[in-house]
Amino acid sequence: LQCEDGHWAGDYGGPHFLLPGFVIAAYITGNFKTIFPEAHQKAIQAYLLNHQQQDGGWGSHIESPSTMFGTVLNYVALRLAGVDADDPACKEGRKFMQEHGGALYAPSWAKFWLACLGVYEWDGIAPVPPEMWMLPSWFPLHPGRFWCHCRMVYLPMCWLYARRFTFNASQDPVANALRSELYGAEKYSEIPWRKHVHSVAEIDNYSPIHPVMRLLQDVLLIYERLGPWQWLRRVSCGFAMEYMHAEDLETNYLTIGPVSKAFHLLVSWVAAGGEKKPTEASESKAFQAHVARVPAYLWVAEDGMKVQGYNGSMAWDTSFAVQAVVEAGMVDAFEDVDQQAWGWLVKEQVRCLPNGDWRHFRQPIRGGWGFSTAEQAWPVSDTTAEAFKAVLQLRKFSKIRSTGRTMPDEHLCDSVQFLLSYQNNDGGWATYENNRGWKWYELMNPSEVFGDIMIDYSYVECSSSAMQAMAIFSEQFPDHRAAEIRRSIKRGARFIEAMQRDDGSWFGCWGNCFTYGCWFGVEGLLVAGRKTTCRAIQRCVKFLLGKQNADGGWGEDFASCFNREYAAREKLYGCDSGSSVVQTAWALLALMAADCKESSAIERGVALLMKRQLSSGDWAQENIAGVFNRSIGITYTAFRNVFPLWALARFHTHYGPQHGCKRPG
Ligand code: LAN
Repeated sequence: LQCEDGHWAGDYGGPHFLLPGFVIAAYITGNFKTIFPEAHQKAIQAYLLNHQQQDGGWGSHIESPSTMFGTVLNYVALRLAGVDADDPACKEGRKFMQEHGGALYAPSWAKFWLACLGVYEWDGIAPVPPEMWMLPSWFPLHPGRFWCHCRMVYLPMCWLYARRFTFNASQDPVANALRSELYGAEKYSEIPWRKHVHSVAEIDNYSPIHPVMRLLQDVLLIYERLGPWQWLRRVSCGFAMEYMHAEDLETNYLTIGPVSKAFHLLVSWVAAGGEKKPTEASESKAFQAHVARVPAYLWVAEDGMKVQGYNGSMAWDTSFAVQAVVEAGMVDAFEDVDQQAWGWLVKEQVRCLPNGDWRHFRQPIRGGWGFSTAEQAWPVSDTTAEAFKAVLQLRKFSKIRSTGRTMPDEHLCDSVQFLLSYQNNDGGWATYENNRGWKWYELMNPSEVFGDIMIDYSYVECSSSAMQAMAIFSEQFPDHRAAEIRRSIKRGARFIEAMQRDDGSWFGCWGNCFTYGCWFGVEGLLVAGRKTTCRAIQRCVKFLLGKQNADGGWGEDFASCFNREYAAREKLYGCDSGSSVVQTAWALLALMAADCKESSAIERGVALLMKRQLSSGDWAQENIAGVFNRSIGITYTAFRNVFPLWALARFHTHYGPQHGCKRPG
């Protein structure tokens, strides 16, 4: 499965609110057919139709029950992609929407796209004032303090909102038809838009807008109706534009993620004068640069063509794959594979923005690794740490290190600097930046569908990875910043201990779910020097053993992430249980790291992994393994190969027959 250039690629789909953004933006600019040629259109239709559910709706992600968020956006995408309103799929979709009040009850992010398309009126949109950027930087609620994904999505939104940009829907047959299809019996021209600013269907209301935020939105609505102060609006829109341009250049027109990408595509066209001169705007340099990077987000799989959650998960998958091979003791046996992976990882270390770009709230990023590629230029604490671990482990093999690219020691020291500087005051590590705000910012969460998006929190996963990487580095370079590293790991361990729940588990924020969190919690404490016999680790062992299924595996439902309570996955597809290989592997990795003495539990887990392996060597794709913002599932297709392999490797080296365990299976 390794690609020619040394990385592993996989389908990084799952969320259902990304493809519609791309379709709508491309459609508005009149470039739909060039951006998505006919074969793409067919594959997009296939994807949309494949994921429509029996109730006629679409979920917010592929394993979610239908929501208005998913349904309204995907319905629109299906229509713009060329499916007729009379098609049974569309009829079913309309039925679902109508049962939930029509598009007036879609959440705010869906309404925003509808407003751009001219099939919802701006009067019914909660304000996104660009003036927020003009607040003094010391001000607690300055958007520069928000989690970067939140900030970078509301950035293009505020610019489009201030312009009240809208497509001329009445002149376009499909958009014009949508004006009635989306609202059932209600006549578009008679809809009281202002009354629906806060309307949202119950099924979508995961994190209801807090009364404080509602009040703020109502005050801002009055400001908008009175007419904003023009000078200030001009200056703030100018800043937003400059900021977006900087982001385009820093990320090679990928932008930080798929939502901002679709908005930037549209903004670059509008800013080039697209409303008056569509052809010239479509030929503009910025728009063309954006079009050129659309394919970076696309993926074709057995379910059709989708927009991925990112421009791929290459660095993440490659880092884990390497570590699994290393732990299996198979670097020599797979020398060429490892050489290729080494070359790719070395090439993908971020070398740019060494001093940050503080005008646009960017910290220094030199020495980091991103989740996907270096050119995307948004490295993360834990993607850096896992890639760093892989590189440190491979460089011990002179045969690997001496071929292909070389990695000077200074570049490794840059990674240490990166990791040390990303530690927060609470001892933990957040994702892309240091924590810049407070938990109470969640009162201002303007999205009804996502939880915990306002600031970059410290996470067990990120912290554990960062600590592990620095510990391995110190073994190889005992003289470089050793005392700082030691102190940092110590503080990290305290953070991890503080995050442990009463039942002994850790809540995983980026993987599904407690099994994932537990693996990181245990490994983090161990590199900090805690004994496997310590109370924290033993409590976690007890928790995991208590969740083992009768067939020897572990299996968690996505509800764990959504409700923050452990939820066992139901029996599926004629299996004996809801066990999944990825979650079984995580639990086993944690238990074996903790030197669990219940060897029969481990043997039964290992037997399940072996039993489920297919004759091709692959494992079948099972339930969704990733999550973000508490509510959205995201697919990691590489995990089903990497983690079972890794767990088997650990079993073989630490528990295998030579250690007195029975060979399972
Ligand atoms: C990711 C993907 C990787 C993930 C890990 C590295 C696994 C995690 O440990 C840290 C956070 C990070 C980097 C992460 C953050 C949120 C992302 C970028 C995503 C889940 C991929 C898609 C998601 C992004 C927010 C999707 C766009 C949607 C919006 C609501 C803006």
